[in-house]
Amino acid sequence: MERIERSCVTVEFDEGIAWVILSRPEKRNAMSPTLNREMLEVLEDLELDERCGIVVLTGAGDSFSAGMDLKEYFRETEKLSPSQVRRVRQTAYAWQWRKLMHYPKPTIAMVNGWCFGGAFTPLVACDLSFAADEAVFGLSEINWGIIPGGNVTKAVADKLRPADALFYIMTGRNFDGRKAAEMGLVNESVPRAELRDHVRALAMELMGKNLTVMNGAKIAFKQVRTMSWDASEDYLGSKAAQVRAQDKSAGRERGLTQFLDDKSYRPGLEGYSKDG
Ligand code: ACO
Ligand code: V55
Repeated sequence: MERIERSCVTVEFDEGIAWVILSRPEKRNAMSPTLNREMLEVLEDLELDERCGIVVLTGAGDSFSAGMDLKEYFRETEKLSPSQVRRVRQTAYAWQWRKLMHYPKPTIAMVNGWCFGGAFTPLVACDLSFAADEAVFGLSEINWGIIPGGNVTKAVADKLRPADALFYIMTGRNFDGRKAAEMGLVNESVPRAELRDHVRALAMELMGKNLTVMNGAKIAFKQVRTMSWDASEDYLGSKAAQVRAQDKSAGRERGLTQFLDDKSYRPGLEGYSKDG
């Protein structure tokens, strides 16, 4: 299997899937300034890498990520200048949500284990997410005396019902993968032993679709959430025309021809044939 090895991040290429693995297992994949720089570079590189059709973000060992590195990201940045601290923070946010939220390829978070604090931001920024039943989540900020910053609060406000978000922000209590799925923080939770195969099968299913159209569809969804109905109607009209122009494989025309003329498939029940 082809790989990219950085000091804190590993990428494994697997038939169109790029498994992006936060790799500091001895620190439970806590996000240090170095990890954040590497993640930003890796995501920028994968945008243009033809071996990558879809990104799965996960963690090495028994952890997804233990959140921000309390030593390297908080304590050791105390001695930096304000502009240096700003740089460290902005690099974290650059990959954790700016880059991931509107990533031009499908993104799936696979929460294999511990998921704390700052790790909620990339989790929520991914398009889809799957957890191990055994995974342990927590907004632990209150337990060590800070508010959930770094857009963690915004991420949970976007994904959870207010009652659930406030309960976990205020108590810092843990919850497992099943509970995360029940609350809609992740799409689904499955036994840890089945997680990788489950996510791989879903990734393969997505890769059978028209990825140009899928990219337009997911970005449109994320954008319209904060628009008025009027702005959204206008934007979606333009977005649809843009996607149609970008789709060199002319999926729309194939779909129409195969249903209306060839009567070879039914779009309500399956996808059109890419070579038909
Ligand atoms: N920052 C820095 N170091 C960390 C972090 C972290 N977030 N999480 C774990 N580590 C380090 C530990 O200090 C320890 O280092 P050492 O071996 O050099 O002593 C090593 O990782 C292993 O940690 P343990 O606590 O021994 O591992 P264990 O498996 O028993 O527990 C757990 C795992 C529950 C994740 C625990 O490490 C933990 O509570 N981590 C902190 C979780 C957290 O609250 N994160 C911050 C959220 S808030 C935010 O992100 C802004
Ligand atoms: C957190 C995360 C941050 C930050 C401050 O609560 C707090 C977590 C991702 O960066 O800058």
